Amino acid sequence: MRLAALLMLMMAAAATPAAAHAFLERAVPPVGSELATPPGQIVLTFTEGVEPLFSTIEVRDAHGSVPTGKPRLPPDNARQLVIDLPSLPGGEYTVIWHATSVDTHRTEGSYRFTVH
Ligand SMILES: [Cu+2]
Repeated sequence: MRLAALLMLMMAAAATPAAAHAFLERAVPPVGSELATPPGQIVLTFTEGVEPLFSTIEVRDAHGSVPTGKPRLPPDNARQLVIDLPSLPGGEYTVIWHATSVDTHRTEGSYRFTVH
């Protein structure tokens, strides 16, 4: 009886939406930022741990995709995705991210920054 109650509690917890989705908590460069110096990396911090193999970060300029490295986790933070950038000329950039959290739920979003 007690086990059944525990199982039901666990199932209810698993079914709760948004309990463990990876939402964007912080971005570097920041959302909407205007930068005097081109950034060398994009660092996205999520609300949950993420799987870099099943996550993408695309950076677009006015012409299309900018070639970047693959997303990776820094050694000290399982909630961050990092990509290396080539040297970016002045212009407006869009960051499009798709994240898969450690519970396999997928989230996505995009934001812009400008390099002067
Ligand atoms: Cu989730």
